[in-house]
Amino acid sequence: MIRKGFIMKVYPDKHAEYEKRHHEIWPEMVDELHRHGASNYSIFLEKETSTLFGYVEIEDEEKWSKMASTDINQKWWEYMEPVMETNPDNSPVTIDLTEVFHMD
Ligand code: RM4
Repeated sequence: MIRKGFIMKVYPDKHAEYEKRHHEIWPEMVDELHRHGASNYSIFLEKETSTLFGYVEIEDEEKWSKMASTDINQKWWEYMEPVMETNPDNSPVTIDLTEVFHMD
């Protein structure tokens, strides 16, 4: 199992909408995440700077890398584009973090 930490940005006036959409996340999106080896996925919001901190556990990088191009993920990114900082292909602007401490 691999732990992944990353940062994204939500637009300052879209905090509530971002949270609402994740409370109502499409079951097909959750299924696809699971199929691509993801579990124990959390996203935290730092309200002052609209920074999102994501944490997800994946089975392996190769399987996970195929998630982005799935139909459901592409639709999800298109749906999320108005509420968060995105690249021209609708993927969220993401900064990958390096784990510097872990304790079980
Ligand atoms: C986020 C973003 C991520 C996705 C999660 C479920 O807002 O779109 O890429 O993995 O939702």
